[in-house]
Amino acid sequence: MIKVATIAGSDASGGAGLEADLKTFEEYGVYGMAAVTVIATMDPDKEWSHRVFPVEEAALRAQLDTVFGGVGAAAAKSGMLGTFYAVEAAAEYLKKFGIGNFVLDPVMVCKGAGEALNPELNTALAEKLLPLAEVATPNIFEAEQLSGLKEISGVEGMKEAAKIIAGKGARHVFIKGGSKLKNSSAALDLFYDGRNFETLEGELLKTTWTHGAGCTTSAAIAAGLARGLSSLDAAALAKKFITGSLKNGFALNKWVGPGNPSAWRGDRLFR
Ligand code: PXL
Repeated sequence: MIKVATIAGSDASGGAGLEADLKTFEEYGVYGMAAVTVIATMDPDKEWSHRVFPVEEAALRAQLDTVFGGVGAAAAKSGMLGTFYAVEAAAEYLKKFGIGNFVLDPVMVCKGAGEALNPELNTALAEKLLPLAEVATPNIFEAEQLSGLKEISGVEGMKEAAKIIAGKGARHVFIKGGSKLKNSSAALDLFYDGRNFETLEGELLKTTWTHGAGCTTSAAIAAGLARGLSSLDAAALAKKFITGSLKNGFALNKWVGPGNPSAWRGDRLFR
């Protein structure tokens, strides 16, 4: 059995975070494990506003011992880390256990949570984790933060950002333009391997309220790497996977709607 780990936050509502990661791992036919960094909750009495409760450092490190020391993983991804000690511990364990197939999803905000969580934490994340990343998967906002570029509005800006982010240590950079690019009629993502650019185009879906798309995409890339795909092939398959998931997205309540990573399977079972 191929084993894959996520170091990420729990999204109590189930659409994002480690819940999305584990659902994705399941669809890829790999065994999923999770080290929980924070617990994110959403308040139904306050317009679904988010609260984030960090898991204490000793409990996080004990989980990392379980996952990497006790079991071992063919690949790992990180999502919302939330604290300096989680950034530090993630870097330490990935190095100690030689996890080369590491996908860094540089989660900085989640929809509904307002502005960047903590700029200094984002700097620490870039310094400690970009050099360990086989693939970094920023969205446009995160690419702006990581590269220092002011406003990325098209493919040229994405290319410039990808170069800067690769310069900070990521071996491959996958910038998710998604639905955020101006004047684009496709969901356009950019893949950079340090030398060449590939643009990946998909169907543009209306995703204004969707959350969990970034978590699902990075989990899918990690699972693809664990299964032996190249970084580019893993990114291309992840894009196909998230497009199918978002197409089958649904309303959780009046505030958010997750994708549906298992849509294709249910459709087939009950057809
Ligand atoms: O989608 C970003 C994200 C990541 N991780 C957790 C979250 C969210 C957004 O809600 O809750 C735990």
